Amino acid sequence: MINTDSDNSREWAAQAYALLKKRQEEQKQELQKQEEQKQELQKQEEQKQELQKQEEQKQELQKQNLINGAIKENNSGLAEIKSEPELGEFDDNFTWSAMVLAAQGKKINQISIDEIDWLTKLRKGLEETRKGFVTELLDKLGDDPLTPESLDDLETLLIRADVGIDSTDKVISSLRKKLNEEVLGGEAGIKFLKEELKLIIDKPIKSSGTDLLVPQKGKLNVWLLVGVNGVGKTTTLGKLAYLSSRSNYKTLIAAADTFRAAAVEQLKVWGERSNVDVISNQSKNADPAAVVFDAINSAKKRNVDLLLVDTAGRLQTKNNLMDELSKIKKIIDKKVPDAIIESLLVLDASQGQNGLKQAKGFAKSANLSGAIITKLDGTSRGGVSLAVSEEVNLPIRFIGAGEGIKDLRPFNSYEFVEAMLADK
Ligand SMILES: Nc1nc2c(ncn2[C@@H]2O[C@H](COP(=O)(O)OP(=O)(O)O)[C@@H](O)[C@H]2O)c(=O)[nH]1
Ligand SMILES: [Mg+2]
Repeated sequence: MINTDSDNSREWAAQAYALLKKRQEEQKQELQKQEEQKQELQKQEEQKQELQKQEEQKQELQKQNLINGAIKENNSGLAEIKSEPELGEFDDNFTWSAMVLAAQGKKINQISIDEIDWLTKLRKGLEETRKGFVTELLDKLGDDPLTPESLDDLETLLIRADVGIDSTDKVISSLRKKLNEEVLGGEAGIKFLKEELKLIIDKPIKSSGTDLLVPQKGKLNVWLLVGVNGVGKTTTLGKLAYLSSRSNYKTLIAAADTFRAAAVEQLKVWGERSNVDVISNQSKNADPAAVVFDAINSAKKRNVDLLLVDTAGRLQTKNNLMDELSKIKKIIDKKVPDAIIESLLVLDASQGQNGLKQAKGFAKSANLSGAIITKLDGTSRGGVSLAVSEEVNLPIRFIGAGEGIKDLRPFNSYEFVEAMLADK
């Protein structure tokens, strides 16, 4: 467990910080070097342009194209380095994030600013959930041993954090059983609570047989993003495209939400950001299955690893959603029988129990294989993730905590529970 007060922990975090700081300095120097090179290149280019003006029109045009190409390459190299976030202060957030990574066996030189940045975001994002929960719990418990009365308080707090009745019952009865066996101090109580919550979230992940969802190499992987309007499907798909192409999977997007005119434009913006092509059909009322048909053809031609499919979000009570999804799946089955299909339900954490209802409705009709929880930033209902695991039995695959391209990460139950129950 994490003990941010221990000298060792701080020392460890300080070393990690120093290392990252050094790396950032090196990157800055590298950036500067590239900037100088770029300026040099631009200077050369200007000189070349001056020369070209005197050449024949046709030749000039050709050369211009080549030079433009070279600059483009140089710029994209720079953009890659610039996208690494700035190293922040050596503060409580850094120490906490470094400790969470260390507790999972990360070595100092394996830590990236990206990871620290994400954990900081996650911890901040879950602050609201924590406020109405851990803070109060710690106040109530203090250092005293747990009592049956404090369990009643805990029960109320868990329900209030949208953890759901089933998960809450499970946790409380485990704690009660434990209390019958031994005296539990406040800190040990929190530790036990964390373990119980983690067990609940991990259960569907374990029974799926896949700890971390990644595209299988050598096959076409098709991930369908489903869920009601506004939960963040398109945004999540954009972030996934970035994550996937950055991890060197050949990625393609199918814009199969043909009901919202703006949906295709929105996807194209995300596609540009992550340098991933978008297959769409601009004609009015295009058939989503036809878009998927085209996308599969392209995917096969280009040897794509991962095809991300955006779908229209209609309420789970409407039967045509199921029809549409099964039509899409049939096409994939027919054209690529060995494709690996994942149907991922996107859920907005801020909708709390309402989101859970959606999950149950979809799970019945859409043959889901996993869930993605979005908008964990600034909601007090992050606990709904537990309800999804316990009551809908869906493995959570990714979580989103912000609108930026990097604000999505593979789900990690340890990090999630630590962030949800982090000390004040
Ligand atoms: N704060 C926050 N906003 C998000 C997140 N994911 C999506 N959104 C916002 O939610 C709104 C709806 O997202 P969109 O992807 O269009 O939802 P869709 O209708 O399911 O495709 C947009 O304004 C997004 O920027 C998130 O993780 N955090
Ligand atoms: Mg959308």
